Amino acid sequence: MSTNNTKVLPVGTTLDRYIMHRQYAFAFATGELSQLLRDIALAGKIVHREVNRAGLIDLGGEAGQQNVQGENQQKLDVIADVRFRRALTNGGEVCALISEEEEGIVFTGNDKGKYVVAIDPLDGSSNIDVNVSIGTIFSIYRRVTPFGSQPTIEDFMQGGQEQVAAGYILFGSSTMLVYTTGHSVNGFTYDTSLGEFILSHPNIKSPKNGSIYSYNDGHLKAFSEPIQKYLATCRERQYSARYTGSLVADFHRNLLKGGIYLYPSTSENPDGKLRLLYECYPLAFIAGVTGSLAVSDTEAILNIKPATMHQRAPFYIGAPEMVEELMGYF
Ligand code: FBP
Repeated sequence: MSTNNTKVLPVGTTLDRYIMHRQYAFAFATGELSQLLRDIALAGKIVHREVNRAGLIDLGGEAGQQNVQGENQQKLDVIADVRFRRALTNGGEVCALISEEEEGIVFTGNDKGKYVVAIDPLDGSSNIDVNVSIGTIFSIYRRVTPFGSQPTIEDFMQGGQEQVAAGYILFGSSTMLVYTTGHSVNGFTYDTSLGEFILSHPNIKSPKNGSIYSYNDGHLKAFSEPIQKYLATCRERQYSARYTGSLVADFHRNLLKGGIYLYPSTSENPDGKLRLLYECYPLAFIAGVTGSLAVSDTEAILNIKPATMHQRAPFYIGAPEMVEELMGYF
């Protein structure tokens, strides 16, 4: 196995060329992960189009049904779910996936596929109708069940450390794909005039510290004492309170500017709100590569043993010195 090639490609490189270049850095790479990343980018372009014209073609509002979390699905939640499922099924590299919008494992029929994917097709659902940034979060594992056999829950219960790639697509003032295969984190901005994702943020590194904090203040009273004390310190220091209601958007801003996002356990959500397999693990994997930290009340997010597909976890992620200070209160 050749050592990883962390040569940073120039801004302006297309995603395709970047993926190809990275693939050649690994002697035994067979191109399947590369193709899978392209499939995700393709679905991202389609969802970009749907999100952008949602208000014009009546794609806003509720779909009239609930997902496994008991949340009212938005029409765009369902559309994004269908688009990613279709792209990952047609691509042929994925044998199964789990999605925030699906109760059980989705079998793609590609039993020869090497990979499984856990995905939040559209994060920040409460912002869909009000034109505030939303996003997709994904996590990729190499399957552990034999090729050619039907995948099982075992393939998804490997734990965050076993991810081979993770990323998100941010549908904001511009659409960006940010991902890692564990060596560096790179951001690609979607150039609609070319229909291409273009390298715009090479080798993203988190600032050591920051002065932005992101949490839902409406839940403050329900937070534990250590959390309340830490947030009081942030207020005393007049840190900037920035909370969009979209994890992807808050994480992305804080990653670039230096900040911390907190979704603690509350009386309503004693285990927190965010889902371990397709919200916490993938962002924690990215955080680790950029030098930022992701923890729960008691341990690093990537060390939490998964038990169920849609399990939740209290989630704190951000600049290392801010997260370490928060943990000091515990
Ligand atoms: P969805 O994936 O269902 O959107 O839930 C996650 C999320 O919307 C995060 O993006 C966001 O940070 C959080 O929940 C907002 O929750 P709340 O409205 O309780 O602050």
